[in-house]
Amino acid sequence: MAQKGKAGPRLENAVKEIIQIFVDHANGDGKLSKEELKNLFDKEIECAEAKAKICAGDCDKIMRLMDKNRNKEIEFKEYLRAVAFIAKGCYQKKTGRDQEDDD
Ligand SMILES: [Ca+2]
Ligand SMILES: [Ca+2]
Repeated sequence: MAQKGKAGPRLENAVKEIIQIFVDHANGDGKLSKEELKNLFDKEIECAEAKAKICAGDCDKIMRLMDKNRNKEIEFKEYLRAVAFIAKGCYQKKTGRDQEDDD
């Protein structure tokens, strides 16, 4: 099981990647506008199922769901919630396990 080699600290790398994606798409102001958010989903998500789930209907709806403080932009904190949501969905798909807790 233990795979040695160039894998590196995977969790750390994954976290850095998540941050980098946000930074890349935020365009320097630390916030995602609706357009930037749409772009992010378009470019960084491939799984059609996840995409359909997220982008089903209009982006306005997603925006409203993600934008907890209602300033019409997605801050990093709000982005993280969405990532957690996506991660949960992927985990369920991978393991077939349904999480009972739903906060
Ligand atoms: Ca921005
Ligand atoms: Ca916000």
